[in-house]
Amino acid sequence: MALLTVRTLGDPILRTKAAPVATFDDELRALAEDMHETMAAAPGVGLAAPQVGRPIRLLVFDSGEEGERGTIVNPVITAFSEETQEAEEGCLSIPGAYYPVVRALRVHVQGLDVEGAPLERDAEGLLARILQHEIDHLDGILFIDRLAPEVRKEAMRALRDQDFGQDFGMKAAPPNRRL
Ligand code: K1U
Ligand code: ZN
Repeated sequence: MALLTVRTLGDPILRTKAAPVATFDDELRALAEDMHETMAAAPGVGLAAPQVGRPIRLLVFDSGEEGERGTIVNPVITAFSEETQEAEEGCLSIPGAYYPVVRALRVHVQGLDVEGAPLERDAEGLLARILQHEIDHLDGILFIDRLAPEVRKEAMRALRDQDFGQDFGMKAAPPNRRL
């Protein structure tokens, strides 16, 4: 097992749409294990492959609750609840930044495990938030893209005052989402 380097804001891989995984081999399983180790060491509650320099659709999560640790390959959110919840989020790729984000309270996710077998999960609360955050990473979307306009302004200022520079690629939230 190995600790991987987490890419930070300004690295173009964080703005790249990740490619679906087609090969389920020992290399993929080793990467998933290394991502779990890296997430635990950070510490964090989720991690997406692009954050460790691999532009593929793979994520790991561990909310800290029993049964809420795992790996999902090629995840797709197939249902979002109408009900939303606002809560503070952080990102291992934007160290020190914590802002409130509105997300669906519940999601249904379909994907594959590291052997390529289909899996499905219903998630609520923190786990639903983590999965939405990580799947955004796979589409090149960062949580700062989803901030309310006034919070976003404050975040932009704070991030520019840090070492992230001018051009860290703020994006509008994508049109294919209700949130
Ligand atoms: O993807 C990431 O950047 C990891 C990120 C995931 C996440 C956090 C909060 C809401 C949604 C998704 C983190 O894990 S940031 C660190 C963090 O939240 C945390 C760290 C230690 C204990 C508990 C939480
Ligand atoms: Zn993140």
